[in-house]
Amino acid sequence: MLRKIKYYILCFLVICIACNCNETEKEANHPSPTPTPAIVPPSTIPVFNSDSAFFYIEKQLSFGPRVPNTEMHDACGAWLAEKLRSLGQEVIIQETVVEAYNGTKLEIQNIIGQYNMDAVDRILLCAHWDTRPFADQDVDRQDEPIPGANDGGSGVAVLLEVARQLSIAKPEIGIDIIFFDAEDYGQPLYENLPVREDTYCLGSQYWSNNLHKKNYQPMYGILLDMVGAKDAVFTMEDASMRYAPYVTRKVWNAAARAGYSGYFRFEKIGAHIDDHVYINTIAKIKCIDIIQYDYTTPSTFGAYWHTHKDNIWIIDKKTLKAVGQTLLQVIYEELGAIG
Ligand code: AHN
Ligand code: ZN
Repeated sequence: MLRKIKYYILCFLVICIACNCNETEKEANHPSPTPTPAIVPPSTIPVFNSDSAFFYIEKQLSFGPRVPNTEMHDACGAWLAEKLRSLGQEVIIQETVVEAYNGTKLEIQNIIGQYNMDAVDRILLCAHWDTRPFADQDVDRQDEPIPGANDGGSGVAVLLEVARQLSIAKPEIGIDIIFFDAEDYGQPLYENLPVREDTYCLGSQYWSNNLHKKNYQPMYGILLDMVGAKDAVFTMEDASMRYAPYVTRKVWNAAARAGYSGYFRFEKIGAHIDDHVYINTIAKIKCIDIIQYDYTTPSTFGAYWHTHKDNIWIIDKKTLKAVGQTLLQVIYEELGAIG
């Protein structure tokens, strides 16, 4: 009797294995018509540490506001460059002088970290590291700079943590991390000057016209802007969908697979002049923007936006985690595709 049962179990197992082989064969012979993502076992994707990212925001805040032409700005810039170097990146600092909306000459630095210099297949990840010199959306102290925990600090912090994870796991892909300067020195409306175009994003405009490497052409770029606020949601922003719809969908799909579709909404709403616009139009690199969309405020950013409330208290590690883990998902799925 026992022997008979054993025999049946054995037969059952053999049939199971045979069926499975058949399935894989079927897949290989008839690939599905829609592009399927590279299957990466979740266990091979590094775990993004949001405590670490949160600390990197606190560290930036400890320098004070990072407004160009100030000592605090330069001290933070030196720390960022050193941090990238300590994580094994080749760092280039692109220094220049640009003119602000009011004629002020700004000494700026785009800080560029290169991971795996020799890899041909590369992804550009970027964020702005400067903070706004005024709080023009506040009711108090409008002419004083903001802390910039979310607007500036969060994108940089997430990318530093990604850089740390790359330094540990050492994947075979090229990644360039660019921290753009002078994104947020745009003309405040309270000054009542005639409105000038293109007064934001001065660092990325300069870089787009003066690439750090001749013929630099990554596969695509991902910009992070305001990626740490509590309960933030990220929608498929207009310029991202216009210039790089495939990249936008790729990232939103990766977010869903990583378990973060609550943060990344498949909704085409919101439009911004941000660094990615110049990267697309001048540098001709397909680049999207992951940027908060707030349905409840007229600005569509959080109520903290360009006010003194943009401090560490509005940051939620869960949001940092959703964005950082999504980036790692994108990077590792790419590895499966090119590896
Ligand atoms: C403007 O508000 C003009 N652009 C959105 C880009 C931005 C400002 N990101 C952070 N601060
Ligand atoms: Zn801003």
